[in-house]
Amino acid sequence: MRLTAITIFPDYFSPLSLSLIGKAEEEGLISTEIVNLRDFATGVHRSVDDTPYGGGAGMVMRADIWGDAIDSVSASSKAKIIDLVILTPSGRRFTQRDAVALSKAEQILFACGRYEGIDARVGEFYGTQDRFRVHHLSIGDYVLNGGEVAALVVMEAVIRLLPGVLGNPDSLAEESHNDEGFLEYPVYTKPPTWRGVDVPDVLLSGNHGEIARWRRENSQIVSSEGS
Ligand code: 6GU
Repeated sequence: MRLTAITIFPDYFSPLSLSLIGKAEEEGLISTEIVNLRDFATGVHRSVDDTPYGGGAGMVMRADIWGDAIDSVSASSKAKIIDLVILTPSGRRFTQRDAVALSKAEQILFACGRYEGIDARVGEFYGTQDRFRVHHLSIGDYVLNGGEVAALVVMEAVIRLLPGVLGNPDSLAEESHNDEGFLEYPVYTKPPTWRGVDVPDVLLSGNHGEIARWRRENSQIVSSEGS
């Protein structure tokens, strides 16, 4: 899978070299590409935004500059389909279901807006292009300064689902927000008593049936769309 981000703050994506994601790239399971939107800005000040039509506060990112950046990624891509993820607080709430769907993508292109957002024609236009599937996503009901952190959230949720990325694939089947919509049960390790607090006896019993029952009973059920 190829993961591309277009941003005016490429440094936000340095965590991609860390931990399991960094290892996934080293092992060739994914490839990442960070594109600086400002490279597509013309004009002396290389500005990427302008005042909103209709007036109002803040600035809007220009469709022409975004279009050039996206076309450039598209021109150098071998993918048949590009999933264009536009990060915006007005998007649909990102869920584990979206992560699973996106984990089948060939290439995901994250468009990270700043200011009051990206000119709406960008999403509209690429929505009409056969090579693109456009998703407007938000990661929750709060406002961030830009889409970069949200893109990292979506990237991590997707990448860890790819075959070979997790050391132990059983964790995927067992974890929170699996198909049945369970939250994980509480977990314990050594020491068996810590500051006077004991690990539940059943977990030390060796009775696998009882342990499975205890874990089911102590898992909180949530809808896979969140609560
Ligand atoms: Cl995707 N972008 C911004 N700017 N704020 C957000 C968000 C995205 N998701 C939640 N808040």
